[in-house]
Amino acid sequence: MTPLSEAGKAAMAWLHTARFLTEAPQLQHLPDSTLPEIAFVGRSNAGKSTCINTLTQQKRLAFASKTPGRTQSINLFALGKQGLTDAVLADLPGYGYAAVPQAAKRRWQEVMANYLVSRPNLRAVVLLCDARLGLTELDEALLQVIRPRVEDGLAFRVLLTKADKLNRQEAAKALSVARLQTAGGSAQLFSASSKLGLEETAIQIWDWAHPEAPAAAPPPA
Ligand SMILES: Nc1nc2c(ncn2[C@@H]2O[C@H](COP(=O)(O)OP(=O)(O)OP(=O)(O)O)[C@@H](O)[C@H]2O)c(=O)[nH]1
Ligand SMILES: [Mg+2]
Repeated sequence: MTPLSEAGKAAMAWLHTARFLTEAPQLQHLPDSTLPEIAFVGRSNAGKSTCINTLTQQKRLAFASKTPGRTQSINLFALGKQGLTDAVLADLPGYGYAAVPQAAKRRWQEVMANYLVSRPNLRAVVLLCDARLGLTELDEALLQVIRPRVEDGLAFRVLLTKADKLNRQEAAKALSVARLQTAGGSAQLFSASSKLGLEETAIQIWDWAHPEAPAAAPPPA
């Protein structure tokens, strides 16, 4: 792994301040907030919780597990020095897990769609997809749900996770297909094990949260 740039170091140090804020089984349990919120969404088992743990350099901040369906509520994590919280990460339960009963699936799809459509402080959506599967129908449906807000300025990026499971050629192909599927939207390879894409993603999250102070010119620590 190449050494981090100064901007990457600052973004990673900021992400490392993450701490558990709250758990919301339903939307009405979410605290009102005006802080920029960045949501991690995607199929069950795509690697959302692992990605949050990797970004924040904390082993067990978000619950990651081999068992799909591990994350069952919206979990919020605060970022920034104590008392100076300046952004929030949201870990969402995954969709598409076959063993979940129909009614629960529908309920969850509704909660998630409502969250994505109506959460006022939502600044950006990170859509995680297993690089070996690419964007599935369910992921495309999610992109449709957020499209009006994206047209209105909501940022989004697709992360193709577990890129360590692909060889170079397969990874390049997965990336170009994902770029086509997101109509030129931003997509990038990510691996929690090899740290591929980690620095870029950290800087991107910093920039979403601090549009007035991009990471290329981080404030003094
Ligand atoms: N090889 C590899 N495995 C990964 C990577 N990221 C996640 N995994 C594995 O994938 C499995 C699922 O990861 P989670 O982070 O729990 O997935 P999730 O998207 O949060 O899943 P739900 O909470 O069920 O929606 C775990 O066994 C992880 O160790 C990665 O970059 N590389
Ligand atoms: Mg999870």
